[in-house]
Amino acid sequence: MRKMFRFFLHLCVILAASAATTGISNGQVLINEYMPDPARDWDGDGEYNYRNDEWVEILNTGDLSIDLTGFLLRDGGDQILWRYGFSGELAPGETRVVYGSDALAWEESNGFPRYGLSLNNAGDELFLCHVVEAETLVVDTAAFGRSAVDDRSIGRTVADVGVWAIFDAWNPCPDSCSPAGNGCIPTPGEVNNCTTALAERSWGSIKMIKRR
Ligand SMILES: [Ca+2]
Ligand SMILES: [Ca+2]
Ligand SMILES: [Ca+2]
Ligand SMILES: [Ca+2]
Repeated sequence: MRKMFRFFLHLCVILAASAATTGISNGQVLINEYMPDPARDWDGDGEYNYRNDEWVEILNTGDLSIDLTGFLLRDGGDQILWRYGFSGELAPGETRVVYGSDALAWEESNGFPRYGLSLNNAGDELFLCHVVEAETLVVDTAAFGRSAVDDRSIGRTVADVGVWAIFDAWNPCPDSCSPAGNGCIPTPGEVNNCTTALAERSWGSIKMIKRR
C-alpha cells in the first residue's frame, strides 16, 4: 500500500511541476483560501498553536456535487508526503476547510509523519491532487511567499477566482505585500465575501495572542 502511495506521489510531483509552470487548473474543486502563519486560535480548540491553527479551504466552483474521495493535499519540499485526504460530498458553491489539527489527526490515522499542513511561513506551495485508481491528477496549485504572515490569509476573490488577494483585516499589509492586501477578513469555511474588520484589533494584541 505504501509503495502504491509513493508511486502516486511521484506522479503527482511530475504533474504538479507541469501545472505550476502553466498555471492550469484541471478541476472544478479549487484551493480557495489558506492561512500559512496563524496568530490566533483559528481551529477553535481553545488555544493558539502555530501548526494546528493553519488552514486550507477548498471550493466547488462547478454546477455538480463532487465526491471528495481521493482528493489529497500536500505542500512543497523535497520529501513529498500527503498532508490530508478529503472525504464526503462538496455541493456546488460549498467550501470545506481543513485545519492543521485535522491534518495531524489524518496523518496519524494513515501512517504519515505528523507535520500537520506544514505551510512554511517563509514561503511554500500547495497541491490539491485527485487520485483515482492508478491515475493522479493535479487539480489545483498555489504558491506563496513571505507576505502572508500573522493572520493574513491568501484567497481567491469572489469577483474573479483567477485573482488572488491577501485578506489582511487583522494585520494590514504594507505596499510590498504580494498579492496586495484587500482589507478583508479571512473566512475559513465560508466563501470569500469581502467583509472589512467589524472590530479593530491592534497589532499589539495579535502579537500577544501569538506569544501564548
Ligand atoms: Ca506555518
Ligand atoms: Ca487552536
Ligand atoms: Ca512545508
Ligand atoms: Ca473562505
